Amino acid sequence: MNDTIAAISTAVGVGAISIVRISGDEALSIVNKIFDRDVYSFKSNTINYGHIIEDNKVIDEVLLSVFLAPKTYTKEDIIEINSHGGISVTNKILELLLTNGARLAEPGEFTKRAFLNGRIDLVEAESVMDLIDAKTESARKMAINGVYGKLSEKINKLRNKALDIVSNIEVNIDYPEYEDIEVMTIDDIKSYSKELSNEIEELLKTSKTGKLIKEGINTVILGRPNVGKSSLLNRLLDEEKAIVTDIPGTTRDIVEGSIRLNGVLINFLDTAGVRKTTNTVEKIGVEKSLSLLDKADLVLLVLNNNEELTDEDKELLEKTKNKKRIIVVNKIDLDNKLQLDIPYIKVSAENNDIDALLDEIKNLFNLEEINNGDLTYISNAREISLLKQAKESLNNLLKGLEEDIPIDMLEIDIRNIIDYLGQITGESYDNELIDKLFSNFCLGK
Ligand SMILES: Nc1nc2c(ncn2[C@@H]2O[C@H](COP(=O)(O)OP(=O)(O)O)[C@@H](O)[C@H]2O)c(=O)[nH]1
Ligand SMILES: [Mg+2]
Repeated sequence: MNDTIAAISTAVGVGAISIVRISGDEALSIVNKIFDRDVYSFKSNTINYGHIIEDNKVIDEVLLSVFLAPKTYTKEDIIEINSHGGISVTNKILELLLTNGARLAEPGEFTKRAFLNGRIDLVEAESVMDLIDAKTESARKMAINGVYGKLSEKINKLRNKALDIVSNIEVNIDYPEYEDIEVMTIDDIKSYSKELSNEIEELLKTSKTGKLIKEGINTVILGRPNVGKSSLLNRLLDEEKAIVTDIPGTTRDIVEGSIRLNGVLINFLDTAGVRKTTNTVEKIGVEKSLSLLDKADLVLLVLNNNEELTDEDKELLEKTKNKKRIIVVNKIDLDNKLQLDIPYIKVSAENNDIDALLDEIKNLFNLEEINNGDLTYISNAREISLLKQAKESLNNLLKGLEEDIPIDMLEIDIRNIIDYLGQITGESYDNELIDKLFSNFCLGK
């Protein structure tokens, strides 16, 4: 794996500066072949002016950032070539690195090396990706906590606790005859395990908010035609994004837009009004609207204050009853004809009177809390699933202890707990998983 890798690390396109990065044992010797100064004379952590050359011709005037192993991102020698931005210059420099002995890096391979070389753990690596993907301030804060190891610290604490239990169980198994040896009694192990279980539960609780912060809230605006869905979307986005007319069936495709609410991205999807229709195009739209329901984190079911409840309204109320939803009664500027005996929010898209709706979204998802939390949350599906598995093994252990099953028969559960927690940070891992995980990274990271 110690070949030398290179990739363009900045976004491909026209910009002031582009960065081509190279990492590995040969980084210096390769760059030395295409640079007009002696790369070996540069100290670590310095920026050095010069030219990239090919056949004595200047390709570009550049700055080389030189980082010498082991105190680098990958723990290998790294050189970053800061060239003039632009597709042609950047590609040319990359090409020169490749023809002089570097291999094109796979997506995320620099970070993968940082992990394999023991500079960061898996949680930190995944947080690097989250940081790059972060679209909101809170997503950024959560990710940087992960990058700096605050989340890993929490997980390692849990794992150490589990290791503690194991070592005590082992002493119990190995030296049952030494009664005076200082070990945990079964009761101690029980209460210690219970404590660990609670701590895992606490961390799992943060995953809900963590996922909200990371992925945002997918919100589908649903209702029959002409109740004002598109008008509502436009008010929410403060932009005339969707076409609004008084002709029912105007919206046929999904119109999408997002806002930030307390640092959480709310992604609104305006849909075709749901009604029975013979128009082929509209029909597809209606089907699309309903299919969005499955993936929605929140449904805004829009009703018209100025009309009595119709059968179609009732059908939609029924269809969405198990979803997280807000019933939005629109057109409150007009006469009230709607009777409803379940809680709802009143708005007028026409008059830009929608604050009650925004407040309700904040309430429903506890968004106020997000600003106050420390944001060391678990949000990654892989990590959450392993944490849940650890919890399950812990439950098995606790159950076994309650049923007075001999402790040596429960060792497998406790081993599993340690293994699952270890997989989260990459203390133990399998290669296939690592390859898959890093392949989701950006090229050059
Ligand atoms: N009076 C009043 N009219 C509204 C309001 N919201 C939307 N409308 C009107 O209702 C009609 C249908 O609106 P539209 O947003 O296209 O509804 P959609 O079919 O549900 O997307 C348009 O003529 C809008 O101007 C409102 O709050 N008050
Ligand atoms: Mg519409």
